[in-house]
Amino acid sequence: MISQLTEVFQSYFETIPLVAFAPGRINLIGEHTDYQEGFVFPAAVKQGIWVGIQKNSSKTCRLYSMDFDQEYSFDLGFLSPKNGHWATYVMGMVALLKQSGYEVSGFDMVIGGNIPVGAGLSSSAALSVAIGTAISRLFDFKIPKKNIVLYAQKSEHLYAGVKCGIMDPYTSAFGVEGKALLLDCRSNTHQEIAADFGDYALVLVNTKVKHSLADTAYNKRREACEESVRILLNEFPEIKTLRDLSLADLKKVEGFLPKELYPKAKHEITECDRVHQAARALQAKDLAKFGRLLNLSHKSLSEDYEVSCPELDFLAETAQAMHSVLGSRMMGGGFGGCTINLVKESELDIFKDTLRKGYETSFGKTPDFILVEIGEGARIIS
Ligand code: GAF
Repeated sequence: MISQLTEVFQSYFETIPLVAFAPGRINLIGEHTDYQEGFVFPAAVKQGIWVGIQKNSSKTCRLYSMDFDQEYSFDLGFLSPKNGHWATYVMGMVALLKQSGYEVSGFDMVIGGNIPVGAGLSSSAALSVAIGTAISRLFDFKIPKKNIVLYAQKSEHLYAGVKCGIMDPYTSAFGVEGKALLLDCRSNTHQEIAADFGDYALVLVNTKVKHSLADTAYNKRREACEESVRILLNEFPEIKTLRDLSLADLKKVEGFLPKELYPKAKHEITECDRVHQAARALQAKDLAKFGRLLNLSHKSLSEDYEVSCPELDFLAETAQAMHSVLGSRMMGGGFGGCTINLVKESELDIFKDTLRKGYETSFGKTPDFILVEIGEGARIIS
């Protein structure tokens, strides 16, 4: 990818670029908890986004996307990030950097990547983090990594309209090869935990669907949590978010929340607890327990938090029923995307065959299988 990107850059802009990389991410467990300042357990993957960049001594930014085979240019004096276009992510990061006082001047950029589209590996966060990393080095801004993460999150809020949490850009920026990050989304700090799955592989199964309500439903779930906090403040004045409640509070919480809000709050509280249990299980190499927690997470996301869909439920439940699978659950925002599975390496072919046949029969589509390895976070490549 690096040599291909450099070649493309040279043919477009007749100079050699500086190249930055930022990876996509998986999430082992801890879903929809980041925006309640809860705990998540993600890891960076080896696939990611590469950005080639060079100054062009003008006030214009000229872009080329290898994936879309499209050019785009914009004037730095007239930034108008529009939802839905890939260049939005470049304009979004540039707009936020300029607002923060960074004097970005004209640049040329080529973007390439190998993150499977629509699988829920967070290509947009990787793109924003790669752009931030590249611009920071090109102009010698020395932007702290954590700020790049916050700009990437804000860009998604403002220009893509999704009120996402910190997990995706944080993992892309701070990922460590072979380690999962036990991330506290309140302090925005993490503990690295060796992700050693022995003779089990991490396999993503892509439903290849994204139901159209995804972004609206995501923001609605976030609002439901905020509404629960407002109500619960009468009984628990010390809480700031649902993360501050524990399993011991569940009964009381049930008594105070309306019927439609309680299951959502329950998911938040139980999922944070599962994250801690899963991190301990992984440290203790208790993979069977780790897998059971993944299954429980799926049940909670599907039944209580209601962010799954028939395709995800089918894949997770079919996988969970197989003796070669320790755990399976939907991963990411939901309503499509993929499941994450812990599958015995020697039985991968049977796993794939069973899921492929069942999914084709039930949904008339062939799922994709993506084996993931845990890689390093964002960096300058050359
Ligand atoms: C998406 C969001 F971007 C994350 O912040 C997180 O909330 C995730 O959905 C669900 O856990 O990836």
